[in-house]
Amino acid sequence: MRQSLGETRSSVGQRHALICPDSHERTTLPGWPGSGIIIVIAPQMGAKFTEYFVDVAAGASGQAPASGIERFFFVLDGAVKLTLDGKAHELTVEGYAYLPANSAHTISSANGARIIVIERNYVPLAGTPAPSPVINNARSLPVARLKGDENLPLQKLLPEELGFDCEVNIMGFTPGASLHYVETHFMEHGLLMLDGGGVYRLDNSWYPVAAGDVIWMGPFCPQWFGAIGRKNARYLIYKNWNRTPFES
Ligand code: UGY
Ligand code: MN
Repeated sequence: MRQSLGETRSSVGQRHALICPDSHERTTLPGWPGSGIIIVIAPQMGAKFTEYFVDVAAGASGQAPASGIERFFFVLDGAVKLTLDGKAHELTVEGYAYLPANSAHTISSANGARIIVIERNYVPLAGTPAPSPVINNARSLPVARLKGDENLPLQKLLPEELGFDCEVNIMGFTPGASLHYVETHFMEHGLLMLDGGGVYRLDNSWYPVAAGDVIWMGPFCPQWFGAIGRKNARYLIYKNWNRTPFES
C-alpha cells in the first residue's frame, strides 16, 4: 500500500461531506455477521439517514433493520439473494430493492458481493398506505431526461407514489454536461458516484469527484455538478421526498 502523507480528498463539514474510498474505515455490525461494513453517511454527521457499503462475505447473510426503519439497497458487485415473504430473489449488478419498514427479510450471497444500503426512519403519511416492496434492476428501467435535457438521462428507481417518503434516482451526465443551476432545497441527499467524474460544488467549495466517492448534502446545501472526462458520469442519489419540512 502507498505510504500516506496525510492527504485525502475526503472532507467533512457542517452541511456536507465527501467521503472517498481512500479514507474508508471498515467495521462490523450485529445485523451483518461475517460481512465488512463501511458507514459513509450517518446521523452523527447531521444526516437523518444512514448510508453504508456492505461487503457481503461468501456464505454470509444480513438481517432486516430495527422496527420502523425502511431500507433500500443496490448491488455494486457480485450477486445477492434477497429472501422476502418466503420467496428468494436473485439480484445481480444494478439490481436493487426497497424494503418497507418492518418487512422481515434476509440478504445473502453465495460467492460474495458489494452492495450499498440506505436506511432511515420511515415517515408515514396519514390516510396513505405504506409502500409495498420494490425489487428490480436499474438496467431494465426506462430513461427520462432531467428538465428535458438530452444530456441529462434520469432513471427513477422507486414509484412516484405518496406512500414513499424518499426517492432514489440514477442521474447521468454526458461529458461536459452539468446541472442547470445551483440547487438549494430543504431535502437532504446521499450520493454515490457510479461512473465517470467531474466537479461537485457543495456550499462554497468545489471538489473533484470520481466513481466510488460518496457525498452527503444536508438541508439547503448549495449544490451543482459538472461532468468532466470522456465518458458519461452517473450517480445514485437518495432524497427525502413527499413530506413537508415539518414531517421530514
Ligand atoms: O433531485 C435533485 O435534487 C438533484 N437534481 N440534485 C442533485 O443532483 N444534486
Ligand atoms: Mn438536489
